[in-house]
Amino acid sequence: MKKPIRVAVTGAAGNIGYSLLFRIAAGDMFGPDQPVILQMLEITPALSALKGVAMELEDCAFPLLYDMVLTDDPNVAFRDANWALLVGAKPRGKGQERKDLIRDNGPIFVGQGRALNENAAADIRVVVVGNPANTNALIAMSNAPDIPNERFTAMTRLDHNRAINQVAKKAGVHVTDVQRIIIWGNHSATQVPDITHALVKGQPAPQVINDDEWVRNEFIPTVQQRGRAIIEARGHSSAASAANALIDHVRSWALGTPEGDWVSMAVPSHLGDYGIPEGVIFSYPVVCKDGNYEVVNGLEHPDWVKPLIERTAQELLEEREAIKDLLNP
Ligand code: NAX
Repeated sequence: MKKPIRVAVTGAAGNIGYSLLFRIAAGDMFGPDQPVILQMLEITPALSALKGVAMELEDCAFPLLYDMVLTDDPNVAFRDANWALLVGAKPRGKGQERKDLIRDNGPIFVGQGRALNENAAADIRVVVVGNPANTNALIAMSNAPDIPNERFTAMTRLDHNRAINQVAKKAGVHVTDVQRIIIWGNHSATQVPDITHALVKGQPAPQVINDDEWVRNEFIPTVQQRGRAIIEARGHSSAASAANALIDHVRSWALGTPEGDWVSMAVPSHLGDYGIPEGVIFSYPVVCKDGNYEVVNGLEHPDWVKPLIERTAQELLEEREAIKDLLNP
């Protein structure tokens, strides 16, 4: 049997956790012959709910689920972890400003960054989902000085998958016919979904779609606002699709991207050559192989896209400014 992979999941009793854990245990993340150990972190008041989730996991009798750890201590959750999926965070309250959410959630990632630094396995890889995901990833990275910076990522794969779906619908093709979509920047309403370099059935997407008006005034805002539209329709924020995107993010990173395609991941900005200021976590196109990723560099932006990219970079700088006291000097 392969050695089990230790996967730490924070916020494990939350909505995304409930969709995520069962799929990891079923083999969707690392493949059908890779055993896993789930190391689940919750805040103390949610430990009882977490126990219920663990009971259900037991009742699935998953062949690949080797062991489980349930805890409210990040040092225990991250001990020898190979992967850390940082989902847990406080949701944005009604009418709450984004900058207040940053101040609420930022401190969580100071403690978790330190706990990762002290406890995780040498090959630890981190994905932050809890919002504001990019800036929380920056905080965790900064507080884990012994872990290479490029091991810290934030998830923009849900936005990427949403963009694929919009393009496939518009072009009247199946989602598997759409490649090389890009999400640039922040996982927020300033993100830049981009089809400039995308392919539809191997042909340049802008030519196939041939509707600039749609790209600028429908495609981009629809993807940017999709999270809000889900909340309006369902009464709750995206959970199953977020969990699915996290499965995709980790699977791509661990097992590689298909030849000729790429995915979007928010990674330390200095890894890209697009003139983004250093010291933020910025979503770029990446290709993955053998557990590593590389930013796809050297793509040209059309003139009208450049200010959009500057704006999302500017927002990340503002977020960094708002939590600069939480960064390790
Ligand atoms: P829930 O509120 O259902 O679950 C969050 C869980 O985290 C709760 O069980 C809570 O007890 C736990 N938690 C809070 N503080 C914690 C801490 N310090 N340590 C461990 N656990 C802690 O939210 P859910 O719908 O699961 O969403 C989780 C996060 O994902 C939110 O921040 C949300 O904004 C974010 N999202 C990010 C997305 C992305 O694409 N990057 C999309 C989906 C989602 O909106």
